[in-house]
Amino acid sequence: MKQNYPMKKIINEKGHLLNESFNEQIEEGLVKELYFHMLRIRTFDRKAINLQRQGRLGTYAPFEGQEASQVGSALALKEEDWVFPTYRDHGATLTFGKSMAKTFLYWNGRLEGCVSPKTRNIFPPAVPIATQLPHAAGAAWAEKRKGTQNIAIAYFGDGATSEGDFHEGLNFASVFKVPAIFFNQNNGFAISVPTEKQMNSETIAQKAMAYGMPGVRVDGNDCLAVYFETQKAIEYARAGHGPTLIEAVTWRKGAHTTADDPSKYRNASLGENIVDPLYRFELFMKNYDYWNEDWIQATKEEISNEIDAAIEEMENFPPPNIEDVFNHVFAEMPDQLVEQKSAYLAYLGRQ
Ligand SMILES: Cc1ncc(C[n+]2csc(CCOP(=O)(O)OP(=O)(O)O)c2C)c(N)n1
Ligand SMILES: [Mg+2]
Repeated sequence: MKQNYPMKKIINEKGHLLNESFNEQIEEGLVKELYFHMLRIRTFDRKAINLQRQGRLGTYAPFEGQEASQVGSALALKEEDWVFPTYRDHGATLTFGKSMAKTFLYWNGRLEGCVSPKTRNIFPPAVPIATQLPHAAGAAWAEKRKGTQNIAIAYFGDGATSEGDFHEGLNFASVFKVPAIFFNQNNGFAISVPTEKQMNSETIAQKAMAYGMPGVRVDGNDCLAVYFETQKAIEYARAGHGPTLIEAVTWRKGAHTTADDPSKYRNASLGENIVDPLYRFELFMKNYDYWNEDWIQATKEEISNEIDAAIEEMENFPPPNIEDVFNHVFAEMPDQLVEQKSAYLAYLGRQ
């Protein structure tokens, strides 16, 4: 099956183009944007882990190693599109336009961190695995019925393909030919379970065949390949041809979350030979004369200032409203919850 879904690649692990003439199709602006966002989210991710260790952030799900997949795909979107992320896709949502302070607030358990900016359609991160796939299919269907050109992209992991919602989302999207992109990041593990132990198919891309839609397998550590393959799938969807399943083959470099210890289930040498996506892109930039030391330094400073300001905003945010623990789950609060809420407020001496 693998040969039917060959891995799409544009640059190799040493940062060289597989097809030298492709350089003519690459604009400098795109190279800078890809690098800027990958560096920005890498810096954010490492800072978030440090903040968690210092007790200034709640449990955090790192995405180091997956930057090329997240940035490459998110940069291919238009502002009016819909994004349905998981808990590991804040690299994608930051790239798409979610504010950094709001992203930090989410990881501090704040409701406000789930609210999308007014100018972007970003759903709150889905923690229940695969539930966002039918949502994305529904949003895409709504756009189709409204007659717009907007698409919906659902991000999900390898483990999510074992859930019923994966089947329902893809089947619905295909039957109704909706403009949806099912963007899978195969990072090798569903917490401690390696991909080969949770499925018997050789690839995730091949699952598309069962739903009658195109399946694409792309090197998820090659941001240019991810960008152009996502763009192609998006154009196909905007043209009314329906959904695509993309498998971006990547690697979760760190722990599942800050509450996890991968040394308990993953040999330390595993993944050693995988070239870091950011480093690989740096090699490409150096090989093809896109590297400019002054611009890199200025970019690093800009990112560092943005992160400092976002942390300050998060830490100075007004304290949470305790009632939010009870509100917003049901349109009409059930009696039991009404009772619990008033009992809790009474306990706090507020009733
Ligand atoms: C419906 C459901 N079942 C189980 C879990 C517990 N759980 C949290 S993350 C996870 C693994 C998901 O793996 P994958 O889809 O590969 O995404 P990754 O974490 O690798 O990004 C599981 C089983 C959950 N959150 N939701
Ligand atoms: Mg996974």
